[in-house]
Amino acid sequence: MNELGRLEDLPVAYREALTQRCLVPLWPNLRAVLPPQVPARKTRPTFWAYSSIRPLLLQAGELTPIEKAERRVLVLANPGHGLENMQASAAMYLGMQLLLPGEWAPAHRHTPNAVRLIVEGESAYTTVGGEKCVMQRGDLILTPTGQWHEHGHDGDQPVVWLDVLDLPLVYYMEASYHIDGQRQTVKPDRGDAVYARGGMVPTVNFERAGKPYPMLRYPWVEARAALLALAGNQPDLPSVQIAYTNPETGGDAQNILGFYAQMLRPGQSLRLPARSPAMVFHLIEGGADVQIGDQRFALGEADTCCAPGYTAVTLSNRSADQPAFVFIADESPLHRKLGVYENRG
Ligand code: 1HN
Repeated sequence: MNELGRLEDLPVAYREALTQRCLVPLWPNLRAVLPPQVPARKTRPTFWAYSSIRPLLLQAGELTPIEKAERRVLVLANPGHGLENMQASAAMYLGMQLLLPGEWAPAHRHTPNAVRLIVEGESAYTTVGGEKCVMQRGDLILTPTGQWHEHGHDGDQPVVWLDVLDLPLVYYMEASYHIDGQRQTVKPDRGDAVYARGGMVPTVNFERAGKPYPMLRYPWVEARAALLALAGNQPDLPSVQIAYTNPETGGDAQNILGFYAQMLRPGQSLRLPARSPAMVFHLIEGGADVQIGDQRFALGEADTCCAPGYTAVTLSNRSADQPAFVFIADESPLHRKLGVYENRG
């Protein structure tokens, strides 16, 4: 490969003439934007222990009333992207949100898509597009682009959840904004009830494929049961993983980020191939080691880590007699839609 000319090789007067006209020579920058074989990635393998987040989040509950925060969140920021940019990866944002008993996080809607994965606590709920979605540990609740959402809490203990948004991408596109709204009226129909049994839906007072996001709450009890059934029925299945999908189309639950639940059998070590999208791992139950390149993180319950794209990841269940359950978020719907998805094995 040719050595390309450097900026310093050009006469100062020529460089200044370019700058004055808002012009830039490509060749000194070409290798930086198109590196050979593998992309440059700012995303670093990064680990966030829940035990280190939780006390600081509870302290935020004392320091900042909900009215002063709107959403009381500590952002899990990847140092490779600069902490102030609030990115876990190129396209993913992660935050741990605290809602205290009796608090109310008012209605708004925005262009970025969000999901919440419930980490701790009972009796909180989020109302999304008029559907009241109760929060139980491990549940996945969608807040797709443009849908009104607000959070409330009727219980007596703090509730914490993990927010995953495509905010970095939508912000980069200069398409990120929000609108404040009124408290929503709750409607009786709920996707998690309507679609509770796969393959069977109501026929009266119900229109199939009428909504782009027919199901907003994916209960963990159902996901866990599905994984255990899959593992039991197919003892040789190499990877016991389910994708969270749109029950009408069978496609991804949301447009930009993908969401999955992975079961690791007792003692199982599973190599995930090097693929172009970055990934996030959040441990729901059990304990697992996550090897990302030359870095190894020991995830206990509620711990989170992220891996850059184009990197193989090995997940290892630390228990020889109990399964481990991991929530995964990734950028693969985005990569597939843009035609840049790669699996390098
Ligand atoms: C948001 O609307 C929520 O509604 C949480 O709970 C985190 C991070 C960035 C932008 C909007 C929420 C968010 C957010």
